Amino acid sequence: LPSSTDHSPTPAPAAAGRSSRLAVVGAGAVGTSTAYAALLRGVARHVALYDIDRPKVEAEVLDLAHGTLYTGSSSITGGDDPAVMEGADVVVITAGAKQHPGETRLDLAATNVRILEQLMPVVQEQAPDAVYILVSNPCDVLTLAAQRISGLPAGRVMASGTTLDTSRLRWLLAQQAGVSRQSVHAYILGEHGDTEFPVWSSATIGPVPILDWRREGRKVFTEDGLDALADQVVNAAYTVIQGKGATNYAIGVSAVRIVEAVLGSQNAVLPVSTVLDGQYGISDVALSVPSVVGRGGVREVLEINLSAQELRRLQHSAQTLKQSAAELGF
Ligand code: 6V0
Repeated sequence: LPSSTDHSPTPAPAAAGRSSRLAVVGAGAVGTSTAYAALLRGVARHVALYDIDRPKVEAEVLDLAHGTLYTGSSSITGGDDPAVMEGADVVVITAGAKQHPGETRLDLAATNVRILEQLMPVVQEQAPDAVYILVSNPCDVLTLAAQRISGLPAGRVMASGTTLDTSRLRWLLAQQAGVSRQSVHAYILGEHGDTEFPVWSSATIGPVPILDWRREGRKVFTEDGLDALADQVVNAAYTVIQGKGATNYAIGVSAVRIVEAVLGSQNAVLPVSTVLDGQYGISDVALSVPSVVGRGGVREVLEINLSAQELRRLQHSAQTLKQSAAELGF
């Protein structure tokens, strides 16, 4: 089973190497929240924000910089010149079109793949040694595309994947169980999208199997109740987008959690998405499974025990993503 600290933030700022550099591509709702979270948590010595929209990115950088007296020692720069990303150790990509009410993540694929085809060579020229974290949607399809376009090793190109969905799930479970979120061990795996699914077969609270968890002597969870919670997670983004037009804070800290694992050489187990090569019987598609994330990116993809139904759901996710990627020529 994964260790109890998988998703916990590190107690001290991880601003690992004195010279650690994070570049965030896209200064929209998600990119600025990522940069803001990175400054607050001090994960990198230097944060750079890049966007093609010059007035927007310059204004966002100024606004972020104006608060750095109070955020810690990280500095922020940025602009519409790709050179702002020079020497980045980690590049988080948030550029592109986003979901409007009623649209699925897969609806965005064609537009965002086209952006990536232009973007990847430009970013690679500035940051040839970087680890890439794709956040733009559909992030799994874009991860396959980015890996194929760049020719980088699979472990150097990942999507935030179900790192966010797993946080949403643990928040809901923790509330019902009456324990801290860090004491809940449960994952959402597969596509970051409509076919994602919870892994209940190995879910625990502390060491207690989830269905056995009791509060004041009474069992808290039933199989149906858990499935209803998982549905809330799958639909969470739609709910937030309906109300405020974007999701940004939770994805910002989720992306930064991954950056922290990379720059802090943490070898943390996180459900990020990389192109698989035979694991779970799946190849040539990127989706989220628990993976060891450290300095060079994904060091290892873990093959955990899944129930027969969970394995079928993972393979269904893979099929859906493969079809979407094939339609885009990947
Ligand atoms: P937004 O607020 O419209 O910002 C997008 C930004 O990208 C804009 O500022 C554009 O100018 C910029 N941009 C477009 N093309 C380029 C380019 N070639 N180079 C640099 N910048 C460019 O969108 P928002 O920030 O809300 O969302 C960004 C992406 O993140 C969308 O695809 C969302 O669907 C996706 N999300 C992914 C999540 C995840 O969990 N993976 C969660 C939330 C949103």
